[in-house]
Amino acid sequence: MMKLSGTIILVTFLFLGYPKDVQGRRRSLNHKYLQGNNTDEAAALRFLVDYDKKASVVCNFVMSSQWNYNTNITDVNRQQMQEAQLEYAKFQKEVWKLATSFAWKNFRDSSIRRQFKVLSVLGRAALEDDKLSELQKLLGEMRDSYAQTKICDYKIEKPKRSDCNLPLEPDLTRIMSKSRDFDELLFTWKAWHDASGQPIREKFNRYVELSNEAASLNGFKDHGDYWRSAYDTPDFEEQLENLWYSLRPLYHQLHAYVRRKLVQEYGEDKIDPAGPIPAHLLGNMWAQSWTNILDLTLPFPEKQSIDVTEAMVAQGYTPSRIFKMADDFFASLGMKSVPEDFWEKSMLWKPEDRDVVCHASAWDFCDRGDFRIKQCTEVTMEDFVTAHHEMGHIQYYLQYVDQPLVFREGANPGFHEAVGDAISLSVITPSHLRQVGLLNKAEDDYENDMNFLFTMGMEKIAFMPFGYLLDKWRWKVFSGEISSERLNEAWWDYRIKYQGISPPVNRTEENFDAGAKYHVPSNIPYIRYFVSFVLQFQLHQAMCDAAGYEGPLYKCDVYKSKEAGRLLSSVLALGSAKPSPEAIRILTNGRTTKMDAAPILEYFEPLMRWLEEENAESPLGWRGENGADVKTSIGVLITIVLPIISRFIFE
Ligand code: KAF
Ligand code: ZN
Repeated sequence: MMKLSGTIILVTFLFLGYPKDVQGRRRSLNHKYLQGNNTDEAAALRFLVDYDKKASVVCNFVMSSQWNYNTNITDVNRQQMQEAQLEYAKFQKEVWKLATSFAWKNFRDSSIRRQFKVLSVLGRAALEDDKLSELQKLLGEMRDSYAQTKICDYKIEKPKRSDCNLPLEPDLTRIMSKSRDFDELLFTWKAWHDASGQPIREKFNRYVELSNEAASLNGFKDHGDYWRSAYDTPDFEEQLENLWYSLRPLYHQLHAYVRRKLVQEYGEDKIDPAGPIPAHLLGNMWAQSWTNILDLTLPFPEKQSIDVTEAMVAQGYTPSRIFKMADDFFASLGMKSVPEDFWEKSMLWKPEDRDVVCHASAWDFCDRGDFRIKQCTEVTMEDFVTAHHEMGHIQYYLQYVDQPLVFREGANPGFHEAVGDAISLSVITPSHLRQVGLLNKAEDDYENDMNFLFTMGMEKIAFMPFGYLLDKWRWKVFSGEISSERLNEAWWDYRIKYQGISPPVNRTEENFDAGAKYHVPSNIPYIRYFVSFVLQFQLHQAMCDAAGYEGPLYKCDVYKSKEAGRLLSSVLALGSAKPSPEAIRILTNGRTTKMDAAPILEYFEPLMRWLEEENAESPLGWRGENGADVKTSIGVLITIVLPIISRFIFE
């Protein structure tokens, strides 16, 4: 509470010394990137310096309240966080009023113009007070509902309340990855989707309305348009579609191969050999990563698997040790190590004594020194990779620490997501895993190579359509093209069309299956991960080139390469001070300014050839892929087959 009143004083203090007409004046909204008529560039610079100081303090205060809540879900912590968030919104509004009083678009200094561009967008704080409170409350309720969802134990026939205590992490994640019992998987999938999605459907609809209203007040078409503006790329959607079309042939091959293996395991009565794959059989609640079913699918099962979970457990790995390895890797590139107090302040495993938000995240407390990770880490290969992902966010924070607060962001959100994953592409190479003692020595032969590339495909290629469709769906919900009455139908149309995944039980508009994925109730955009999965291979290739590596991209490990580290640092240190095409240009040494699927395709080229041969006799694609297929077959039945049959019967 002490701190909160401190914030109020701070907000008032910020505006002393500015012309009176700025305060209290109603500025017209509904235009993007507003500006006013104050042409004094020196005053503008003073404003920015002042803003940076004050905003860092307010931001630190809000982050601390969010951290307290996310690592200890209690009513008191919730209350404090909500108060802090409302204060923050007030602060943003005041800042926005001042920023948009300047005629910043005509300033000479491009960095000043860019900072003002950021500050001229108010975001959801543009809503009237009661609507803003309503939206904040809804967001809180959706997030809490997701975080606290628990389901019953499948094995108990008549469960009592106390038997319904299984959370997503670690219990359900473990069942989805380990169980090969069709009915147990089905039960778990359905119970989670019903319990997490259904209760928030109505709240989600209201959240869509309010977010759209805020977006429109900021001059955007809708909330999706606002989200896409983070990429500063006019043909963003077209670029994404092209990227997806370049990757689709490889996805088709992987899908066909995996479907065949699953048919072998579960039988044709459970899986249509030419249809979409039931969503609960791929080792992951959302079928977004398939690495947990390598036991059923590995190309050469008699040879080496790179699943290092067993080795990690056998060697007594702990969460801290995993994060230390990631830290060492960055240090080996001459990049930065995390500060000492990172280790005390972070939450690296799930505490037993309290409720927490388990979904992993990396935190910047806006004071240039306090950075933390929150992750309910289990000793598995999956979490080993996630730990590197989160440490990538931290490395980004460390690299852009000298930028002003407005630029302490990724070149675009996809960049922030790509750093740790790009490093993982080196860490996870068999030669690196051998070097750190997680993999036994084995011959470097074709079969082992293919097992490795296949594993990577089950992580990276399997993810692509999911990473693409989630926000394609949300964008259409925000734009109204998908109405609130057909949220679930449209969701499954996309899941079938892009992923070739079908609902394992009948779903209706009672359900809300998109809500079963963390980022939906949490209002976190998702296209950043699709972008990241493309960019991380561009980053990997660029670092391998810088390291002087020659050979196939999938075998490259940049460990200890100072040149690779220098290149990566040069891009990360920019934060968002330059538009992302410029960041890509620096990264690729002037070769391109665009997202490019060529490196990921090059990486997987040998896998593509192997899969093409394997699938020579198998069908590719799935019924319903083009949306029309199912409807067409019904149409054919009604217009052609039925008349013939009836003529046959009646004549
Ligand atoms: C990524 C990589 C491998 C597999 C799958 C993914 C996609 C996605 C998923 O579906 O699990 N991954 C994550 O959600 C990892 C969490 C995070 O690091 O991306 C986290 C998500 C988050 C959590 C709370 C608030 C906002 C976002 N993002 C960050 O911690 C983050 C984001 C931007 C800048 C700095 C940190
Ligand atoms: Zn992330």
